[in-house]
Amino acid sequence: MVTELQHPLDPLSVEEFRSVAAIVRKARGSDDTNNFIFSSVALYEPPKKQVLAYLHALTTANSSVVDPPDREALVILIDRPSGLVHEIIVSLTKSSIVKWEKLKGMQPTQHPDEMLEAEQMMIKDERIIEECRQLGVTDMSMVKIDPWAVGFYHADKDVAKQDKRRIMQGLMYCRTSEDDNQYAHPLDFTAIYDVNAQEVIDLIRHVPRNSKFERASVPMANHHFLPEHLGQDKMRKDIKPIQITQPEGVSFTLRGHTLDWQKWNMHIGFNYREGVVISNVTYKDVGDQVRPVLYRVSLSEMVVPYANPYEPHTHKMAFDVGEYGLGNMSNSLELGCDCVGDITYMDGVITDLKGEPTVIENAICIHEEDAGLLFKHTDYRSGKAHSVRSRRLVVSNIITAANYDYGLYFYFYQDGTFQYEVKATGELNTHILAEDEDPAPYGTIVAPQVVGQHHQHLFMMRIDPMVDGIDNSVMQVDVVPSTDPVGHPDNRVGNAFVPVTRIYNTTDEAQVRSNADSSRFWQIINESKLHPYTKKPVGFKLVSNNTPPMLPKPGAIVTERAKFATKTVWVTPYEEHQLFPGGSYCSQSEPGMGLPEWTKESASVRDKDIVVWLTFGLNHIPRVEDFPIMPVETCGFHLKPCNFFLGNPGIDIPPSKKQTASAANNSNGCHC
Ligand code: ABN
Ligand code: CU
Repeated sequence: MVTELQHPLDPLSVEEFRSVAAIVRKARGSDDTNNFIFSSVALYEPPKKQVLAYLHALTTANSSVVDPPDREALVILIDRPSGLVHEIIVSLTKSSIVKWEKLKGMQPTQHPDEMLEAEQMMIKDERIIEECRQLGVTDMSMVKIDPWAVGFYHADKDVAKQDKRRIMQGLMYCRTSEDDNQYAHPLDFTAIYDVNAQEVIDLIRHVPRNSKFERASVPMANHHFLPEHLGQDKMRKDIKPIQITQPEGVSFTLRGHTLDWQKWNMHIGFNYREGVVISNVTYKDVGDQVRPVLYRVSLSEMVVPYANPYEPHTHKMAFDVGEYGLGNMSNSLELGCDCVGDITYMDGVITDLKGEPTVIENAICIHEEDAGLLFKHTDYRSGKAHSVRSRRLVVSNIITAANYDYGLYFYFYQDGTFQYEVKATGELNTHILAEDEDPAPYGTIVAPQVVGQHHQHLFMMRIDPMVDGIDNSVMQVDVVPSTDPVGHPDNRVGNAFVPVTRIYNTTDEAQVRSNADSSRFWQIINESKLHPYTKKPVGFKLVSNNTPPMLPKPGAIVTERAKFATKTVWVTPYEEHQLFPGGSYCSQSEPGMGLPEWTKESASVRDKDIVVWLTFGLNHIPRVEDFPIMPVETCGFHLKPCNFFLGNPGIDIPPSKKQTASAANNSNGCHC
């Protein structure tokens, strides 16, 4: 059954989730979800060519000649306890199964309910109870276990092998009250848990180093951040309200999942894995000319390598997209807290383990924000000023990845700029320290006996560009001093410096790191479309000031699993369903899945339908001030039109006038 379809990239509706599960159950001949779980259900996106042909036909009022693409879903089931994975493509259009493949030894994303179940099972384990008792923790209802993907594990302790069982590591904490900050009370061991067999298979202790203690005692001092624990009398009292009002409403229009704002048009999707996906992004140029910019953009993977080289901390290497799913971890957002102003929300839908849809209400926030100054000039002779404020459209969601919280923001500006920003906040992943132990150089003591381990946050954006058409190229730009010596006729006084450009021809050439010394940036260009002034290809420039290198060494388990993060930019030829640079099955992955696999053989990426992969991120050497809750740290990138328009595309934005009578009467023409 296909519901009323607005756009081929619309996420599956609640009804569609139900239909998909029913088709799968029927084909399986079993409803016994004790024997299998639905790990994920999501739209299986139709081929790009079909989507574009259909949308083109719609906009040219020619829809009768192009059928809408088939509506399909990708379903992943896990058999229990065997761990066999079923990868199923279901056609909603034809109410049938299109493909049913069985995979061994692959680990799909950890479902939130699998994690809750794992915690409940681990807490009952006799060995865990005994370990806690030895630490003086006897009330197991106060023990909390964060179930992480294991990173790597092998029962033989062979680091070169991955165990094929579905394994989680339980990071142990305790609370002193139901909503206490558990990260102030880490326990000194990690549990290794077989998810499908539902049993604890190993415990690994943190052994104090250079310490007189055999075992660290549990730090029991509370470090609260909730006002109800801190006490109302401790809260600041000098904050006056700020109110953001839009008395005439918002300046965007949302039809289904398609949004128009200023000159931008886009489609907003959502799935369990990438969370928000933005597609078919266009900008209306002068003369109402609709110019495509992006086919699809999403946060496709991330990795958090941790620095501590000793067990059990070596297992921590979070791939939060591939191991857990950004959609799965999405918050229901709250007006006035997470987003202020005139907010429009969109729900997100994921499956539960039994195949029933779970609606995450208000998972996506859409709103406009004042973004400071867009441009200004004062004529110093006359004193006449022209000042225009910038406004941005924000499409965002916030995820909770156990301890960490990430705000994920897509911004669109009136001057044609696109920006993506990650706001990392929440709780440091803390671990224990014996009273006399020093965590240096791998961690910072954020409270007595509590360590914030040094780590990185490396994010990979999948940017599927469509700059004035499908075929694009990527040009690297390095701004460097002229090679002509001082005194040379082309550099008489030595001031010359130049942008040096290089267009990537192949996937081999297009695997590069950033270069701060040359302020390296990239331009996504359309070589078939020359700008009338520059006589060079039109383009968008890709800039990030947050591009730390992967710090673990080549050969490290995390480096080899997260090879994608070893380069700042990769360019690949577009292939359907190549979405996940760390591999489709990223949990407990073997080295080299995803991007390295796809680029094994050199391929042309020049003037082709391409995908650009960008790594950006942060090195996080925790500060004491990041505890007990971390003020936001940001990172991200911009895509800015670069010789794309005929001038500043925001030139037609009227100045925002002062609303006060005195300003309205200001005959000097103050436009502020
Ligand atoms: N950051 C690792 C993680 C994410 C979600 C759930 C558990 C652990
Ligand atoms: Cu961090």
